Amino acid sequence: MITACIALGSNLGNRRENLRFAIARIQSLAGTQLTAASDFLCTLPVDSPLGSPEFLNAAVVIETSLSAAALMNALLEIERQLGRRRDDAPRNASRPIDLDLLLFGNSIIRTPDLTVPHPRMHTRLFVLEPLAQVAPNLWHPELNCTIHELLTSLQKDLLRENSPHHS
Ligand code: PH2
Ligand code: MG
Ligand code: MG
Repeated sequence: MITACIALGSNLGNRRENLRFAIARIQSLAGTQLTAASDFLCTLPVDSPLGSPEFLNAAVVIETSLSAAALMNALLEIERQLGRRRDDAPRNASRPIDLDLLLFGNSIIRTPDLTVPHPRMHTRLFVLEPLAQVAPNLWHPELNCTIHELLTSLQKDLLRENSPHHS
């Protein structure tokens, strides 16, 4: 069994129901157990088209015997079931659900279809805050530190950026 982490985000439709549905589907995947689910946190849109609605974000931890590719395909299928359309949507368009595979054990995966660890996870509070609730001591195999450490250093960076002495 591998320990994997998934980030969830929704800013269209019934956001709470969308997250609940996605978590229930993840929990029922073959060879997979849900071990922890974070609170649902309301967050401001980041790098999204102007006027995008606020998000509900969450993170879950699972134990799975699926491969990373099979898990990713299953997540894409759950996104489709919730009505996610990708074909003509602009980048970071509002969506009923986004399921991002953040970590898959200590695997480092770079294929055309999948990059794990998720390349932007350490730059996003909306990912690290819920993830740190459920997996503070989990290891990031590329950055070689824990999720808790990633969150603390991102919070420091953001404070520095917003300080009056920042040039
Ligand atoms: N997802 C994005 C882009 N921006 N902002 C918030 N607050 N939450 C998200 O889940 C999110 C975002 C791309 O997937
Ligand atoms: Mg995403
Ligand atoms: Mg995604």
